[in-house]
Amino acid sequence: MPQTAISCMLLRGGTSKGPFFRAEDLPRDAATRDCVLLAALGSPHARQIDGVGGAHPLTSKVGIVDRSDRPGVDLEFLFAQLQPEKSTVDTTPNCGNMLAAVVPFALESGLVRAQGETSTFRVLTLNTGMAADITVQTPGGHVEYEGTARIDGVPGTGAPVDIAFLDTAGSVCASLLPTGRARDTVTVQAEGLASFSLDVTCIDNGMPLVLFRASDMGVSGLESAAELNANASLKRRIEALRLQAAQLMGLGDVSAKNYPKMTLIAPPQHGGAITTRSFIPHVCHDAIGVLAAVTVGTALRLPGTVCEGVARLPADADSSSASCTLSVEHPTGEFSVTLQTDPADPGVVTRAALLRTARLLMRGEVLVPASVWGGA
Ligand code: NQM
Repeated sequence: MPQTAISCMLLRGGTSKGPFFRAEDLPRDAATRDCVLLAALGSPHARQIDGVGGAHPLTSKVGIVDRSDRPGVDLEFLFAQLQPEKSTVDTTPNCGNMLAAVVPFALESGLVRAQGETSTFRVLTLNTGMAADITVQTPGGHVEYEGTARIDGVPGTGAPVDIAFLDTAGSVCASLLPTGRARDTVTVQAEGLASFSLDVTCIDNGMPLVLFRASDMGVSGLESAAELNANASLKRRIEALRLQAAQLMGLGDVSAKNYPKMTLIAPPQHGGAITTRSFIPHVCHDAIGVLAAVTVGTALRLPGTVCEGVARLPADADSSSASCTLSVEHPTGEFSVTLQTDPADPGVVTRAALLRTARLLMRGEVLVPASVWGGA
């Protein structure tokens, strides 16, 4: 039987990469769609040798894009997180990096048309119902990929993709502070581990995170991602903390979920506001996720979080200012987010703006065995 060929483009969005599909080219039924995505990426297998996945969570991602009929919305984006060694397809969390490639993909595949020198579209991320206005460069009606914008974690420079998130509080969790507090003390008890207690901030402004001081876990928070990934005892303790904190956050059993992301914090080293090491959740990110950075920035502006006494805030981040830019340091540089807040309540972020770049890497067809799906 011939394999099934599915129209597909491979794009880098920010510091992530993956195949993008038009929704109409994939099976309508979610269970069959998930089997197709697993076969396309080659999961489960550590090297994803029988698929196009990149053998890392940041390159085991899929974008599914469609035009929208909803008033005020141009495009709908469904993000799917796969894992090299698992047969899970998780469509519950967001991904702000893959989001950066949605408009370039939609323009390249004819879902929308360029508007002029720049084109702005409102994209609804279906995973959590989050809206963002995304602006890309489109001189002469074509997506421009070359430019001078630089983001840490990606070599070289590219054309800017400007993202403005509009409503991120409580994406997967019920609210921004899902435990009802800016800080909780958790005593972690798990089989085979000596019990330990530490302060955490559980917060979700686009991505559920558990923030805690690196020093409370016996590390500095300045280690490289590779060093932290090699620290098996640290990873066991972080996972035990994650499973327990998720219950407090109302997320239930997250053993098969990719959140909450576990974020170690330490004082800034390079003029930023804070240093982070982000486990996503079992591998330390080489940088930090987009919405993870937005969520860290939000925690920095809230009184009473574990960031107090660790962070160094810029002058414009005091609670009276309506907008401030916060630099979140990570293993390969920094991530700046500009947060606009409600003047009546600095904890309410009304708009989060940030810069990404994206690039179309390949277009064609991805092939899956006909036994997985026979095609439309
Ligand atoms: O937080 C990694 C990434 C992400 C997600 C992850 C992301 C975000 O860097 O918005 O972008 O947390 O798995 O792509």
